[in-house]
Amino acid sequence: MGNKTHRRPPGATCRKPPTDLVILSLLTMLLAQTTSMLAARTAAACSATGIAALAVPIARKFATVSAANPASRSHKVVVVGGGSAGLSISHQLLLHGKFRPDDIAIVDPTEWHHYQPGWTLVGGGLKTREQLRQPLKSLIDPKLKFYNEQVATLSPDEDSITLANGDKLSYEHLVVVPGIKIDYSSIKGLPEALADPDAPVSSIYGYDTCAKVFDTVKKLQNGNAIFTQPAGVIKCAGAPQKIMWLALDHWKRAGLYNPRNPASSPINISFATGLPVMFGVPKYSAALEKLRQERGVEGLFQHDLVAIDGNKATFARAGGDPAAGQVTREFDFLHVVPKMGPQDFVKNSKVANEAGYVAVADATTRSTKYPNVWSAGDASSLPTSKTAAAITAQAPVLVGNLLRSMEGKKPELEYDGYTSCPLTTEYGKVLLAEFKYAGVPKETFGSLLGLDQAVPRRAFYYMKRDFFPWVYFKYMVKGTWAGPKGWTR
Ligand code: UQ1
Repeated sequence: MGNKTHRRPPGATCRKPPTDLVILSLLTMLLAQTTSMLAARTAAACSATGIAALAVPIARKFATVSAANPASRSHKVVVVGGGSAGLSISHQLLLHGKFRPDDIAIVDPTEWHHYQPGWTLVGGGLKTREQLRQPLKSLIDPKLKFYNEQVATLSPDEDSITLANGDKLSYEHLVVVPGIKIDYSSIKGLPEALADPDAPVSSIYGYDTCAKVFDTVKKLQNGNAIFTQPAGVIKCAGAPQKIMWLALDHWKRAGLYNPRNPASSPINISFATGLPVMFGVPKYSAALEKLRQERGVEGLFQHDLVAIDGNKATFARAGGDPAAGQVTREFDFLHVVPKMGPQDFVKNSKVANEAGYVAVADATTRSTKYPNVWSAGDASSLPTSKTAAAITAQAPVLVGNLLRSMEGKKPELEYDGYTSCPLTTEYGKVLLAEFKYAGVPKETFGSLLGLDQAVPRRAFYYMKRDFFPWVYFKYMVKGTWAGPKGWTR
């Protein structure tokens, strides 16, 4: 676990600006509301259990079959994926009260459900990776049918999917939310470097590699530290620099980095990104570029990491002049963000667009090819930043539109592209970027309190570190948290 000074940054108790106090009071009020809601919900749950007990005997029973004899089963809704989107959507559907046990099925091959936004905090030594996971099965309501299996193929023309064990599931509606995969082999030498405990190469993007990040940060005493971000689509485009700002702060506190005189500091810091700017939204990009310059971090823009060989990192000059070719840099510390892309069974299916993402309408989340297919989250074509916060706004739209369409109505609910990136800029401060389609800011506390969220704040840090992980496991995956709109019941 982390250095204690990181848990309570200097001044945390005595230097709170008034705006932080207001935000914290708002959160306290929300928490108080939750406590009273909890009491009400416990009473309601007791009576609901009674009703559920009566309902079980009439629940649809499925024949058990041997592996040699693949089964064919039918559900009203099949949800492919038990991640943030899959759990939120399945439970929101269930809470609507229109489905019987086993009407809705979730398909996911994994054993653990991870709170991935927390892996930056693991990299910063603020949490352990074990604190941020729960067995997937434990998060699924027993009234949902859970297939702990990999999907092999999607057959939207036949309204069915096939599992890796050969079983076939047919559906009235299909929700495709399996997320995206991390392509470690997209960078030559990366899998070997990550697996080598002596190589100072790590990544906050995987359960297996995020614990190595803080170890390598602590080990570095001098030399070149490089943080990379690839060209192309990734989950949470702010995370590659969130971990850089935390590491910079750690080295600053350890006396190894002086932002005002980087040239004479034992450690040099570079941000090598495949993109031409610090962030995709101009408002926040300007604030982050200012931070980069003030803190003496070298910006290697349009540098896309392609290979690691010993202590040498090679970058392709992404988006630039092809004649510029490749650049090689020596490093003593390397934080890598690999390329990411759609799962093969999605990419190879008829629901995918040319890039391999599930082709859906930007507003309704309904497939542009099949009226009974839906998608949200990382696997979808929705042109917004891929984050858990985005799911809080996408899930209610998808669920509302799917239910309308089951009743023969038009899908009228509209998603505006809302997403958010709580960006750690140091221990104790977060810049809470919130925006919608086309990079237009949509700030919750900006409109509520009239403050500028491009300014990093302490209250947002506590939200990121403590409030979001708590509300995620307690409410969001259960279908009762709608992000900036608060609790839904
Ligand atoms: C949010 O609801 C959420 O989910 C729990 C996050 O964690 C992944 C977030 O990062 C954000 C920003 C939200 C949005 C909620 C508010 C109150 C701004």
